[in-house]
Amino acid sequence: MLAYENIYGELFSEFRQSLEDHFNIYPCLPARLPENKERMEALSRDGIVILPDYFGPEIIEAAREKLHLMTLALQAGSDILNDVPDGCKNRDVPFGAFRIYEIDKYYGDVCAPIRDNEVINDLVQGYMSNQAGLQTMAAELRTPSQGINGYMTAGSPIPHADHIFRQIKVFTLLDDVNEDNGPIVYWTGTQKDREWRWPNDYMRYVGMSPFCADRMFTESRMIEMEKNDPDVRRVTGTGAAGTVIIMDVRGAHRASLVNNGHRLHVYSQIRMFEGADYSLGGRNPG
Ligand SMILES: O=C(O)CCC(=O)C(=O)O
Ligand SMILES: [Fe+2]
Repeated sequence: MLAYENIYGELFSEFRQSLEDHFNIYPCLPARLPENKERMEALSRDGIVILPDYFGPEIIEAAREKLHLMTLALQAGSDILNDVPDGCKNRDVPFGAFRIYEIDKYYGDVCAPIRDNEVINDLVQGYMSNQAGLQTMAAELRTPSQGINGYMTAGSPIPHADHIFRQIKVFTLLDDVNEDNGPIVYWTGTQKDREWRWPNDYMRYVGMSPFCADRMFTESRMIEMEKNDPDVRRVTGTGAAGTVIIMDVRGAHRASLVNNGHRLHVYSQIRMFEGADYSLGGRNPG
């Protein structure tokens, strides 16, 4: 610890204390529902759990039909989205990603059954020490990037952490996802409070932009960790529409580039409102 303080200065002990408090005062709890016992063990250990084919076709097709239209409208710049405030629209044309936040406010009928699922929310609450609060639900369409400028506008295909504190994203796939349409990649075990990521977390803690601080999460470092650390495995979020991916985005993850077709999903972003000061840790790169 002394060596780190010499390098980084006295805020380093404050940083360590706040991460230790985050994990000690608010530990992951067991699931309440018996059917979640093993899923919860996997989520706590790995930082990710996948529920293949979880939602049936009725829920998924209704959501896909509406949300594909909405995200295509955002891509086209159509005025049918005029009811959605500009602050809720993220239209990255060069990169090919189209995201609408607060989607459950506009299309509650198709979003509520996904957002309010008791089994999923039991896992989320346990993992977040019963302190979980929904920050936003979003729909996102990812399409092939159009050029080098596009690659530079979005950091998500480079390994990163969304936050230094536990933060969950629950992805529900609305398209079948394979290697070709840009699956999410996650490295298990990297969500834990380990010394290798302290320099990164510290830089975020003192407010450095993630696009600078997260250079420590390089692909080559992740490959090294896969070789040397038995806890670290690369998990690729492929699966049929209806598959649910619950992940702690404190752990290292990235998108993949879409080669063919597109990937449509919804996700809920969940934080601990009581347990952590989320004003720390810099901006959220998504
Ligand atoms: O949709 C994805 O591939 C993951 C993108 C990402 O990094 C995120 O949503 O936090
Ligand atoms: Fe992310």
